[in-house]
Amino acid sequence: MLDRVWVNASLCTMSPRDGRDGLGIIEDGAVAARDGRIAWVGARRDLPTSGAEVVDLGGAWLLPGLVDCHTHLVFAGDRAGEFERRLAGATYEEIAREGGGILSTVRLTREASEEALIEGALPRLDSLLAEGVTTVEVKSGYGLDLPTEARMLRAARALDSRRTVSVRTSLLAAHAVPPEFSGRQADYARLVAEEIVPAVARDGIADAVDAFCDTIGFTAEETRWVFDAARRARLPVKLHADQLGDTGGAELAAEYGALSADHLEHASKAGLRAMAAAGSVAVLLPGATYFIREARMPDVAAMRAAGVRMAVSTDMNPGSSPTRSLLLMANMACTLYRLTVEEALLGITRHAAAALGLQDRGALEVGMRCDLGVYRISRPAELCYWMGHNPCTGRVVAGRDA
Ligand code: DI6
Ligand code: FE
Repeated sequence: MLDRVWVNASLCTMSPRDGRDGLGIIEDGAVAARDGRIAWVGARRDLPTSGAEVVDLGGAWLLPGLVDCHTHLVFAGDRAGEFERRLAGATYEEIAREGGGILSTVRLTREASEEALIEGALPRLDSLLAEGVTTVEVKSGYGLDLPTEARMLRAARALDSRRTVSVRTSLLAAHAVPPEFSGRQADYARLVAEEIVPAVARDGIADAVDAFCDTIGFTAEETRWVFDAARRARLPVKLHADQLGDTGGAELAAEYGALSADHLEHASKAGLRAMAAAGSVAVLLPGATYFIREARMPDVAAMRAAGVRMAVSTDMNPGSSPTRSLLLMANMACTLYRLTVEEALLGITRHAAAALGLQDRGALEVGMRCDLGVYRISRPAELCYWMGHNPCTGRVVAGRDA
């Protein structure tokens, strides 16, 4: 028995089977759901007859629900003032070294209640959902002490009771050095490893552990302490790696079998090959490249040559990527990084799901969650082509209209 079927649509299954290309296009297709999962997908003429409710999509395109796999969606305040300073000549790195940047968001986030964090995040989340996002990852990292990191993660987890969306959370306590540890970075990294990671794991409020391993972040050695703690707590790891300089982040992520390494503007070819061998996904964040005017782009040619899966995400955060649009990131991944449309769309669906360790979504395949996005477009390339236009007209989560 099928519960519901969607017909009169072209499908981007993102499932390259039966000689289809990477987008797995089925023209005049149909999708059917049972108990929140996809029970049937194929050409409409082959659809078995059933008593299911039929939804006519009027010729729209249907994709798996989009996955935004790297966001800092929960935070207090904004950093528009720093943006003005940067326009007057200051750099992102300079502002960070003066105690602004991430730490200015930390000051405001520490003062915010859980409810205030939720209320602040909801409009940003709504912008993502309006484009067809059905799964979103949210990081902590603006608390830098156990109570605030935990409050951020609980606020992120609570978003799925306010909206119809799957939320995955990552503990990013190793994001910056808090003011009370100024000059004692290693001591703070030890606190993260010895106290914050175990406590958050005990509370079961994080799905993964992330760290910022970079020239203005933590060293490779400090990152190891945090990753070893994650391993002891049986939590998978992810890494902000090689964004501002090559500190061996890609290699380190691969060594720990990370779900993903993210940014990677300065990653070495050897690091990318190690990631491919480890199955770690490269998460590309063109909004950050653009917003901080980073001249160097990730080495996409080396990623292709190595066979690393590429995802694309917003990195939505107040400092380096204040965007609310995943589709705009798909556009920028194509224009700035020269991804193909197929790569960009895989990057916000199947490969983004892989970056979160989720095998049950990101494609239209039997057995996967029935999370769908409906788009009023005439060809898939339009999803990457428009800048600042939202062609999404419907969203389905676990088989129900959302
Ligand atoms: N890399 C980023 O892009 C964000 N964090 C990080 O480690 C930036 C966060 C911020 O500037 O608030
Ligand atoms: Fe980030």
